[in-house]
Amino acid sequence: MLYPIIGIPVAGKGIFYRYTQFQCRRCLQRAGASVQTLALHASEEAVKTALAQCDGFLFSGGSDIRPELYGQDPMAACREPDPARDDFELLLLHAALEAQKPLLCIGRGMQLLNVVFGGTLMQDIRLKEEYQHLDPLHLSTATHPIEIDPDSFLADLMDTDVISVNSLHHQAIEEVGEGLWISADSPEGFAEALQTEKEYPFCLAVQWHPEYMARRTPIQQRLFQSFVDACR
Ligand SMILES: [Mn+2]
Repeated sequence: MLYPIIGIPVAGKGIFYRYTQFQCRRCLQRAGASVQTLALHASEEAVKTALAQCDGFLFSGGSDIRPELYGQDPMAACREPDPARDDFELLLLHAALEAQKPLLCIGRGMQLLNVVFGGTLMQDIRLKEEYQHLDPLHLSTATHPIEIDPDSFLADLMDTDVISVNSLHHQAIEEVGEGLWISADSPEGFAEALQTEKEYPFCLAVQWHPEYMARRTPIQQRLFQSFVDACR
């Protein structure tokens, strides 16, 4: 397959989230993929169509997931949700996992994967952090180090176990969903990457935003390249 088709659910509200998706599209296209933007229709039919059309899915950054979806009441620091996106992405991610489609989950996408596996989120990490994890002034450069489990899929891919990454989140994984494990963490112990326990064609979830770093830091483009190769 020359140009695998990667589906990305549309960002919805917020110019910043649309810009994030624009960067993701560029990285995927550079890796040789064709990108299909998916409208937010939370219906079985829309999900079936997306599965038939796309070879893999990228779940990108965006607004906070509604806490009710992981069994919590919203706290004051939790930001305005996008229910249309939550509902469509949850349906799609469930179905994509069942169909064993390759998945790349970034930022909110990693948190969504954790919620689908029954995990929970910290609604705001700002009192628990040592490094700044919400650092929009350094989009394309690193903000904090992470340590990668040497036995992980991510370590194989990056060929190293210590890298520094950018950071644009104010939430983090609290309880890890059953069937997932933390394959990289920050110095405070926040999950920075997740992978599935079971063999899966390609499922990589990262809390940082490789789409902003990939041009200057080629190692970050590997995440997109290997994802696209897995979709081929
Ligand atoms: Mn971080």
